[in-house]
Amino acid sequence: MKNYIFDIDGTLTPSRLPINKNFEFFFINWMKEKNVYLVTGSDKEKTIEQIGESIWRSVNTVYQSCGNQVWQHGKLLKQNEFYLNKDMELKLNEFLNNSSWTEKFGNHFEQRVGLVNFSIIGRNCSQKKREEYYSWDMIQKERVQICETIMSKFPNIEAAVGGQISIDIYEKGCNKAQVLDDIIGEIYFFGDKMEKGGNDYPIAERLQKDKRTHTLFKVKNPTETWNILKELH
Ligand code: M1P
Repeated sequence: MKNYIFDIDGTLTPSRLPINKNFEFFFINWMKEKNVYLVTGSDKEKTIEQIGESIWRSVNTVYQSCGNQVWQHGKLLKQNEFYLNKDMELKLNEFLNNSSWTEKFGNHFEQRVGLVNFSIIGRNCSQKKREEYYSWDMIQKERVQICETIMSKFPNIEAAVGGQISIDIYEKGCNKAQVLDDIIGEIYFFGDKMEKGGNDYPIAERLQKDKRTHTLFKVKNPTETWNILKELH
């Protein structure tokens, strides 16, 4: 049995933006009679805002917060809890105050279900500033360094680079790879953050380690995903 797993931001939609309407129409038809799963660092509200309620409800399962909250056809199946402790908060605030990226816009800590999303620039930034931070971080690698530092200081937690401006933090092992526990058969996985340190990496790593039959599609943007799907029946 073939199973298709999709990340959302950067894979089905641009980061934090709605899916292209023509792609949405194509995808709704493409996924008929297929086992389709979504896995994202994002929460339910943002996901529905970006891909629409129709896709969100009709796929087999939606894994929000990197699999720490699981929805099936609009019904909540399970969720994990995760909160930062005082030491972690202090360390992250240190990064916030010492970052050489000086423009801050607020909403630096976003509590999601089973996950905390942390952003130096702040989630209240404009789309323009989001793009600017992303380009700067691609060179500076600030988010990769923050993830590495906090994982070495707090061995029970895991941190990964998510979309453009933030990192996802959760309990060790509670990463996107947990979705594979539920899915039997061949896997086709689409993601844009499959490199080491990215939040799609644990899925790619585990598929390779477990020697499961799989195909990885490391895409650059939703258009690339769309083009691949046109050829995949
Ligand atoms: O907004 C949802 C996304 O939030 C983060 O990405 P970004 O840094 O672009 O806002 C990540 O949690 C990402 O996984 C998630 O999809």
